[in-house]
Amino acid sequence: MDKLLAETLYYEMVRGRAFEYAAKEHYMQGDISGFLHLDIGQEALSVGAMKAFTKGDVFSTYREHIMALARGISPKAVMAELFGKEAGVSEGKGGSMHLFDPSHFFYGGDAIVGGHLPNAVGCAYARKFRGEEHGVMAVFGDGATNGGAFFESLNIAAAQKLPMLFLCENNEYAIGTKITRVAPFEKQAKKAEPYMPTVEVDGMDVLAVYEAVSEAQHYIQKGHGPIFVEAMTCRYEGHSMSDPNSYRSTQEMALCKARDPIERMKKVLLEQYGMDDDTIESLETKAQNEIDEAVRFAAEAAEPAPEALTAHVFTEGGNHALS
Ligand SMILES: Cc1ncc(C[n+]2csc(CCOP(=O)(O)OP(=O)(O)O)c2C)c(N)n1
Ligand SMILES: [Mg+2]
Repeated sequence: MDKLLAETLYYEMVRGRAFEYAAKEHYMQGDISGFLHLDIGQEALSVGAMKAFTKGDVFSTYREHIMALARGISPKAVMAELFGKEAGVSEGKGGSMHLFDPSHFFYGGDAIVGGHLPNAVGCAYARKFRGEEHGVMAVFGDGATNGGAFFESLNIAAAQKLPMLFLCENNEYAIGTKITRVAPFEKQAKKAEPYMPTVEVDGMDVLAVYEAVSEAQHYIQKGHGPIFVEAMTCRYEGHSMSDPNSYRSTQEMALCKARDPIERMKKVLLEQYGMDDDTIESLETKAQNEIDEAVRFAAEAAEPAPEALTAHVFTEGGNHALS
């Protein structure tokens, strides 16, 4: 991997984490309402996957701020969305769980666990039907693999040989429920094995995620049908802002943080790419400045007009997401 890309992956992870801490702070101050699910600890997965899946459509879960940023949506538009402002990426009406931007081929954020999977399959069907090269990536949690929509999606994607990349972010928890209490095994790829090839990757290693998703993208674009990638990861915060994370021991959290994806990549930059501490520090300062600016922008931005409340409720004209 060239140095510029390695540096970009680091920058995106640092910027993503800074975004999440700023969102947390402003949620606690009452500037952000509704639900807020933080992605701190899982940055390698969000950044590595988005940077690798360059051409194609992305459907994600509700823990998607960093994915949206790494996809190229501006921090200002994402922060303004969290603040419920008109300049937000979903015009302030979606909030944290519904960051939607067809111009970046990024279709949310979905509050229904696994609810986006059939939508992603429909999109993959449309791409194939039109003879287009784009593949579709759907990102979902370990908990989502216990739902019916997941199995239906695997089935139809495999039966129709659709260009679908199923990316499971296995952080071993669905809110406070350990995956092994509600599934018969730790690795959820087993559920996909009868349908398609499966790959496991260390979700705390951004380079490994990048490589695995790049290869999976090539695979689906060659018309082989779907593929399943499972990335083992770990979230540092509670499930959402209302979860104090009391079901995980101090020891479990320490083991989790010992795998920190940002520290790991920093070491790679220093030891393998010959980068010095000053350069790394200047990247970190630049990332923080970008987020501070996004917060200022969101705080000062206008509220949506009252008439906006009824817009986008029914289809107007022929606009749709696929383009
Ligand atoms: C269909 C449905 N069932 C239940 C919920 C409540 N719920 C919200 S998040 C969540 C846990 C999902 O866990 P996972 O898929 O592992 O994602 P993670 O939060 O770990 O990223 C549940 C059960 C929901 N939103 N939708
Ligand atoms: Mg989970």
